[in-house]
Amino acid sequence: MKRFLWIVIGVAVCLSTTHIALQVWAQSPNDRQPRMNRVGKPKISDTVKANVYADNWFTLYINGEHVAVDSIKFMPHNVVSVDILPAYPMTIAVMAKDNANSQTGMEYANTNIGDAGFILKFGDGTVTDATWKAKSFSHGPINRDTKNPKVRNLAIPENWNAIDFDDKTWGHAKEYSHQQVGPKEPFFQHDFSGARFIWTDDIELDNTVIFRHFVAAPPDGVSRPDFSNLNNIVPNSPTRWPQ
Ligand SMILES: [Ca+2]
Ligand SMILES: [Ca+2]
Repeated sequence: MKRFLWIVIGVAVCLSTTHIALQVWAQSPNDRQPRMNRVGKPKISDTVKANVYADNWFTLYINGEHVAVDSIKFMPHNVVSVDILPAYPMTIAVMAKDNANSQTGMEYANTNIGDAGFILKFGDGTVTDATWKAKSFSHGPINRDTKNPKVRNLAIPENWNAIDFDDKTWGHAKEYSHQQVGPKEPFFQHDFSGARFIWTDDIELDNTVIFRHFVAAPPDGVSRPDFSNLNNIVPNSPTRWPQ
């Protein structure tokens, strides 16, 4: 009797193991790999162009990552045009500087009060306008006093470019016309349609300004894959060798 029981148990174990093996065999090769959020590798067609023009300089962060910096500190006025891989929601943080002596707020050997301006357009329809947050961190010469020029500086918060930085108390940017900013030639050679020049309320005396803007979803309504976690998943496109 005992022997019979052992035979029954043995057959049951065999059948169960075979069943599991058949189930695994029936799965596709992809199913046999650990379950992951699968996306293809991003192509250049997944990127959008970011066009940025600052009078005189900027540095740009998207979702806390450094994406672009103006390659020319002062003159000539240039456009920085780079490919970006957008991921939403998207937090944009920009520090922009007018050319100004840090002690006087003036330029050209303290003979001139320079004026500023900033404009940006992304290929997903993101543009600068008065909905952007703006705050000045360096102002001068105070009261336009060019005889005894002084500046007023605020400490720049260390995490000003972070996604979770609290800008609730900041005011909004002010829009300026092309006539007021007077952009130079490279501006007209790039697509800025729909974008507005922005700065704080004082485009002459506010010399260091931080802008922040939150983009909840693509303004053009185009659905795009999210590649922001690409380093932690296995893309489902075939591996090509050599890589
Ligand atoms: Ca200025
Ligand atoms: Ca300037």
